[in-house]
Amino acid sequence: MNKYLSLSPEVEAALSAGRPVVALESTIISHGMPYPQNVETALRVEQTVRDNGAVPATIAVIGGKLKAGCNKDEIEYLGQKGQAITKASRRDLSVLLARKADGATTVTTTMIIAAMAGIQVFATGGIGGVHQGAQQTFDISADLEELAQTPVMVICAGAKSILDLGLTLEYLETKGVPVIGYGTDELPAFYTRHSGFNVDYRIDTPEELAVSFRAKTDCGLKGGMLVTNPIPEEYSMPKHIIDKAINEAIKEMDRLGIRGKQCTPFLLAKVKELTGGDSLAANIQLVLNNARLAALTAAALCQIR
Ligand code: PSU
Ligand code: MN
Repeated sequence: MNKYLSLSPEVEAALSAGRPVVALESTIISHGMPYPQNVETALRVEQTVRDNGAVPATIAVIGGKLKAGCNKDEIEYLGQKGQAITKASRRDLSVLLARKADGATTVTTTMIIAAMAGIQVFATGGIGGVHQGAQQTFDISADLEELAQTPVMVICAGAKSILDLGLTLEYLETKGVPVIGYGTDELPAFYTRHSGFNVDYRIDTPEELAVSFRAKTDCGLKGGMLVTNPIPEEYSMPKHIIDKAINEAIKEMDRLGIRGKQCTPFLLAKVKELTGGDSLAANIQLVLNNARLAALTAAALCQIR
């Protein structure tokens, strides 16, 4: 184990006993939702993982340590500090560690730290991808490269249409990342169940997710697997309403000249404002839904000999 990695006692005990563990990210806490809903949601997500038979490992960089398993106080700290904590992607880790600094982990860095710790299943809300207009801006999330190289199953609710979904799928295909629809042939688009794009495969059970992932790692095929789990019908938002808010948010972002790592947090906050908070309520529900599936899948993985 490298000297920067720090597992909580509970996570360490579960991993060494071969019990299921689910990784959770912290950018969604510090940058993805406002305080105090971010902290409340993070704790509810952890509880959902427990209720479904696995141990949660909220991942973050704290004081120059790669933490797998944050305690309540650490989650409160990440939530209260919010945007003041560095949004940490792969390129940020080296300097943050050298400076003994803090970082909120994105999908990318949560995958990196989960893999170091030996955690194979990770639940979140949405991943980064190819942004609209990437032909000009080159804005392609490091999350896609991480999925191409790090062996972690990422369970999300698909990708938002702040991204170019078609180009995101093309990129994942090029990189050899399987895109699975859980109980659906259609790629879900985060707040809504519909995108008009197809996934590569539909899988209907946690067991088949687990066996597919194990087959991949058994063969030494590098990289992860992207599982897209549609938001439950009762919480999903009408596509035209969310699309309108997203288009308006992107226009505003361009007008203000916002670029780089600020894009995703800006768009999330703007969409929330434009939908009068409906998008936040949907966001919370879809994360809980993903946490449940991740716990069941992590448990199924532990059953495979
Ligand atoms: N999408 C969301 N909520 C989030 C993110 C994405 O709905 O909080 C976060 C995740 O941590 C993801 C990151 O890994 O944004 C992607 O940022 P970027 O586009 O800058 O790579
Ligand atoms: Mn980007």
